[in-house]
Amino acid sequence: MIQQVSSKGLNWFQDVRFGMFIHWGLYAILAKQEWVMHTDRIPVPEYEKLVAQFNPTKFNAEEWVSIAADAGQKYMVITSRHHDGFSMYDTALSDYKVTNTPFGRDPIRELADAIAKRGDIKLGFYSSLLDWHHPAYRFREKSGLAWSDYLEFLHGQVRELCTNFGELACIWFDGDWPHHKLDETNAYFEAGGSFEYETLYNMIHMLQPDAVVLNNRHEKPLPGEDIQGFEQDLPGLNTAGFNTPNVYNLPLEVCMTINDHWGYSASDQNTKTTRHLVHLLVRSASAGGNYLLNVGPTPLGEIVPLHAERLRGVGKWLDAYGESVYGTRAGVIPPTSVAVSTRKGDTHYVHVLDYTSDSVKLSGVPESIQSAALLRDGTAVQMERQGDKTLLVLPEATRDPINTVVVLQ
Ligand code: FHN
Repeated sequence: MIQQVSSKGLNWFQDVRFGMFIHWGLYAILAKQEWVMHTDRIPVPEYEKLVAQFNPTKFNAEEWVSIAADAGQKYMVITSRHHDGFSMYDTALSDYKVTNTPFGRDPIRELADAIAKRGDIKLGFYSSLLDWHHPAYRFREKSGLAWSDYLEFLHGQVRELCTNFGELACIWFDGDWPHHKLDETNAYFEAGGSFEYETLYNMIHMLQPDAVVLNNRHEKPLPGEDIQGFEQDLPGLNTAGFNTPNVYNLPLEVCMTINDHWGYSASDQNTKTTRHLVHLLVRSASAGGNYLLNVGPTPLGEIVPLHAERLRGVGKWLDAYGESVYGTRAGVIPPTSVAVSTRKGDTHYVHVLDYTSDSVKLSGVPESIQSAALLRDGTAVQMERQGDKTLLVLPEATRDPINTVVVLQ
């Protein structure tokens, strides 16, 4: 029987709505995002030379946690090991790890301690199912190791993560993309067998009953996976080209880059505005999804100052309007091109994101709704019923430059 997350854990996850995703590792040194080992076909011995160069002297776990807190992010999901196979914590199962670099410290331990000190944010872990470095994943012929050796490593690391870092928000798997067997680089991606998900998920749900399990890009979540994920797309959309249009009856999570890359990319200046980020957060929430917003810290261990500034901008908006996001569920008032809604019981929050006139026309506003007011200060909003449509009149003065929230009760 495959276990699921506890309802307490699932409710917590759905209530918090906003998390920080962190892609950080050796690849930050090359500053060409997290796939550089593959995109530049860097041989393992060559890539391993980065270990001796990894020394993020400016890394400050409390600083990262305070940026997330200021942004209003309630969980932080960090890459414990990405596709390059390098572990960003002091694992007992590999020497290819951060504590064997000149840095010598365990940044994930320090993050866990900083988070535990605060108590209002939870840690989560990204774990790559594929591994471009492990001799039992990619080089079994040469190493003579078996797929079972890789599974022992993978499951062993997940056990460490679920045992050594306190109460977790989630375990976030990635890299099992059955359809990714197209070009000559099969060896980079070809799993040598099943990942034994039932055993893996049951172990997680046993060790961390309140943590959710997500497996990125699994077209249809498997038993034991508690959340359906969408990458670089809002639920049901597929502009990224690899998301399913099917939204299953599961809590959802949208993960997105704050610019165009997950890992640090020095040339990537395409950082989303605070306004755009708030719109993506509330559009995700209106579809019943969390928003996991990614940063790619620098090789010195800093979150890029502009990224921190934009995040704090979102936090400032949430300070005023968080009630319309935290603890809400998917809106029942259908989204329009300029407005979406979230719901908390019989209270509906309409998020007016753009304007084509002085009023916003909505359909599907429940009959029971009698009043409309600005969440900002309770100012009454003129509401007119026109057949099955409802008009909210929002003259310039009532608007918020980022997102005007109208409470319907
Ligand atoms: O290959 C990864 C990528 O590096 C990054 O981790 C994203 C995050 O969702 N997932 C994969 C691409 O789909």
